[in-house]
Amino acid sequence: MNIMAEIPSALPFAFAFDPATTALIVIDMQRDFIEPGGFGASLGNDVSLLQAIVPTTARLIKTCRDHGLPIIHTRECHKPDLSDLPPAKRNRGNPSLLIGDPGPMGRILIAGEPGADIIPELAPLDTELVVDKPGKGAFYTTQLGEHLAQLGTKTLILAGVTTEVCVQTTMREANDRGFDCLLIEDATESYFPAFKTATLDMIRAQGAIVGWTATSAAFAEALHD
Ligand code: TIU
Repeated sequence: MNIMAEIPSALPFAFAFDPATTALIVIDMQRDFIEPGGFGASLGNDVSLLQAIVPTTARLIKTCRDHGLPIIHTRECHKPDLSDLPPAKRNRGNPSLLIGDPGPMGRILIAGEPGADIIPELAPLDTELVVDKPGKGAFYTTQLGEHLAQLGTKTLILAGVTTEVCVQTTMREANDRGFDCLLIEDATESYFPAFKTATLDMIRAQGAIVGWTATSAAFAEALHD
């Protein structure tokens, strides 16, 4: 079966996809990035910017669940012994609160700590894969590629935070691996609005050099939601 859906308003041009081989990947919607007291706030960022996309992302997840699309959630986090945290990553950011240090939501960006959890509004279902990743990209040192191969996924719908860091890195990794990628504009956000705008522009430049962008409403419409 090869039933194509289309988003005429996608940029830089119409985006066609087969829902049967399409999956949603929601990047790093974790308390550490979205709630006060976490990693994002420790870096000096205003987390309320990211909170604004939670309702849209929840609707996007519901749309995909309703249409039976596989959903994958990622979490940026490290092992408690920090064996997967290179010094080059640890020694960045806020020198007084580094990854692995104790913070208000437990140790910063450490697996199993409250801050590393996905926010309750977007909690994964038991049937949905959660990928813990030590890097910015979701493919690096994870089983994501193998999982998508088993599913037969050809198209990835991307959402999450932050647009120019983990979302863009994952989208570039996926693009190089042969996936057609669509980033949902109103279900991704940056601490820096200008960086979000620039990322959307660079993704769709040069004839979709990295992929496409579209609104969540246009995506839902393509699925006849
Ligand atoms: N700091 C920042 O913008 N992002 C990250 O550190 N990780 C993710 O994007 N998930």
